[in-house]
Amino acid sequence: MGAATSFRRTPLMGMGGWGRLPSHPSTALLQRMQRENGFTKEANLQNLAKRELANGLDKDPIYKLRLQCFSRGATGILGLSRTFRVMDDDGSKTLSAEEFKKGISDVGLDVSESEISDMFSRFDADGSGTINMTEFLDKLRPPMNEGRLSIIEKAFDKMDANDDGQITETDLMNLYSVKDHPKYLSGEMTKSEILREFLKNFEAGAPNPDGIVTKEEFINYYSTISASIDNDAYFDLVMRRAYNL
Ligand SMILES: [Ca+2]
Ligand SMILES: [Ca+2]
Ligand SMILES: [Ca+2]
Repeated sequence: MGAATSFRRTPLMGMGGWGRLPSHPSTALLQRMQRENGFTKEANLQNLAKRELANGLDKDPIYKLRLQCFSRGATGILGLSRTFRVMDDDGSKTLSAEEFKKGISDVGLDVSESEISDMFSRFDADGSGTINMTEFLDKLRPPMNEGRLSIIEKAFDKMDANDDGQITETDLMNLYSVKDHPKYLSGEMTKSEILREFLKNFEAGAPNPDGIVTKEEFINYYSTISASIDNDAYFDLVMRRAYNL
């Protein structure tokens, strides 16, 4: 995806206010970041995927499926998980071989029968004969290099203040200030409500959104943001600034 470097960076570079960060991340900053991320995912990822699909080069079928989903406007990990739910005809929270095959053709992916069964085996990592959401997202989320994964894990560890392997409201209580949040100022929302709403962003697309963010969900969330930022050093900077790492 090397050709798109210049335009991929632009929208995030335009983010105002990054030069004057508070001493700890405020929810206002994080909300702004999430708005920017939303823009990046919709505008950049969709355009990139369309260009990449149209370049005529041979591609791995799973890579093609990812591009197809993004080019059709699937927004980030939420869009990918929605694709899964659409494919899951009987609502069993797993995809059978038949559901998968039908889903692939509904998405409009141009692949052969043997490619479909090859994809199915690759998605079905535990060989259970069905694909669950975790298996689906694990393969379909944009891959990240070690450096990016490691900075995401550092951010997760910082957020997980009580070190129990998940991010909850309790972890955030002392990490984030909500006193400049407009809905807090107006009395519309309590601190707890603001923090829970914030956590839901990371759970977007999770099979059971419960206000608890696992490392897997956190990595899934950042994988699509990562995909919209071409430059490793810039991704690193974005994460360090957002989480004061
Ligand atoms: Ca099913
Ligand atoms: Ca499986
Ligand atoms: Ca925790």
